[in-house]
Amino acid sequence: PESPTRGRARLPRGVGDLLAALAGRHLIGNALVGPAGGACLTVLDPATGLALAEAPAAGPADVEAAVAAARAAGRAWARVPARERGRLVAEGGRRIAAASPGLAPLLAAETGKAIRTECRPEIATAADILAMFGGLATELKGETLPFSPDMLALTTREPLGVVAAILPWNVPLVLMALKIGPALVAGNTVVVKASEEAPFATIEAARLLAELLPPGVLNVICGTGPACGAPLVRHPDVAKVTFTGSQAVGEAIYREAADKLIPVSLELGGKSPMLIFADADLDRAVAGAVAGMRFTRQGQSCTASSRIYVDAQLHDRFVERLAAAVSNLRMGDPLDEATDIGTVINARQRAKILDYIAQGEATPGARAVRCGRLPAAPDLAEGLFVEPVLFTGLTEDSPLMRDEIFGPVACVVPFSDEGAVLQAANAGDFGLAATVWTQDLRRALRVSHALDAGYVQVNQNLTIQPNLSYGGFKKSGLGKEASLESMLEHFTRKKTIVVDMR
Ligand code: TXE
Repeated sequence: PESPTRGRARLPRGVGDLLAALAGRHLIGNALVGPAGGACLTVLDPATGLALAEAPAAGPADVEAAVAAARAAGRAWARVPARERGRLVAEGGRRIAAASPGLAPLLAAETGKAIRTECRPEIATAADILAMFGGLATELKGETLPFSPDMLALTTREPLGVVAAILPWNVPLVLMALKIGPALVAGNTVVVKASEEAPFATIEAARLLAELLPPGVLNVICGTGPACGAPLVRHPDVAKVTFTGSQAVGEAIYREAADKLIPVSLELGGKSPMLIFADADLDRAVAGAVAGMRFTRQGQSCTASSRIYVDAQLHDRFVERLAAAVSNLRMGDPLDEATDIGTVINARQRAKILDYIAQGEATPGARAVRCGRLPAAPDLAEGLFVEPVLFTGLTEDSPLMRDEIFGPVACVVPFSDEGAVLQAANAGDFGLAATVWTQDLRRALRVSHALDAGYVQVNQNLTIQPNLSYGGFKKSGLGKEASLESMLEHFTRKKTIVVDMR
């Protein structure tokens, strides 16, 4: 049998040592401990197919231990002054940023994402998110309400208790920060369920923050969805679930939460449209499509601009320019500084993406424009690389236009009528994000208002901004992340107190 550590040899020495220290352990009550039953899962390096390390395969006993630790820490943590909680969370962000030289290669190795274009920026964004929520501690305010001269009516914001935060593998550190930042600052304690596909950077980043906090305030367990995620959601002491992942699992979590009558926040899939009008700045739109499709992340983004509607006059020029721009990105070893695009996460996801590409190619009238070259290095021969593909000539009923592919596959469609393109853009199950490209301010606003999406950007396609509320409509989810609103609405409960002063 293959050694469980062969992939580690590729990592810089200190990073290999860090991974060895993390192997088989998760974080409960500020201690790195193995799972109760001792069972582990092998995490592979998607760029080489070699085993990196064993991750814990937590079960109900580990869930119990983590929730008990969080519960025990809850009362005291809620009594720590809010500003002090905020200071500690922001300080944790700074520690995570400072640890980037070790965390970034770890994240690159386990996710296959390129270190320069994806992993380092992700760590910086996670730190930024924690800094912002740390600074919002003083905003945990209530109100005094007009009632009568003899009555004092006021409201306060209280923590919910133990929060379960279930993470996927695509941007684990940013998504963890968006969940634990507001949860901890608001006085909750947290059990994170790391993705079993890529848990190590998550556990290490959480450990760096948790060391500043009383034991039990922040815990991370790792295991599969059915064995670890599901019992965590069901646990009677979990007061709130915040989840990012697939629509199917999100719906299952919502049903479980309904039985317990606890609040949930769900950030699920997307099929986000990009609308490029005839008067758009083409250079900016092309750059926006490259960034918006998250080609550097192999399209593994819930907000990926995977349906690109372009005015018919611009269509051919746009496709040509976009293909050239994407072809310029270098696909290769995620650990190499020169690499722009790494791999997808696992063989299952790659098979799913390749299946969609084959379906597209077999569609009458469709054309596939392949952009880029697979790396030739022999040690990457087993790597899970997927060549980016632009499809043209697909119709609205194609599964490629409807389903979240979560790969580097974008469909470009011409349009000539604003009403018709809005109808097409608003069709389908999802409503996460959209972008509009035009120089006409009135059209920009009209179209933005008409789009059925929770996050609309005009003439830009930025990634998550910590202070801007973010969350989808329709099947894309429930609730908002980022922003002060996410902390107040989703991680506190509001109490009204009325005092008779007579
Ligand atoms: O997600 P899962 P997968 C979409 C994307 C992708 C597809 C499948 O389309 O192709 O989902 O990805 C945990 N109770 N997104 O299979 O299964 C699981 O262990 C509790 C979009 O990786 O949803 C992991 O920690 N938890 C997305 C997390 O849920 C459960 C990001 C996500 O896994 C569970 C990722 C259960 N019953 C995938 N079953 C986005 N919105 O960005 C699984 N989990």
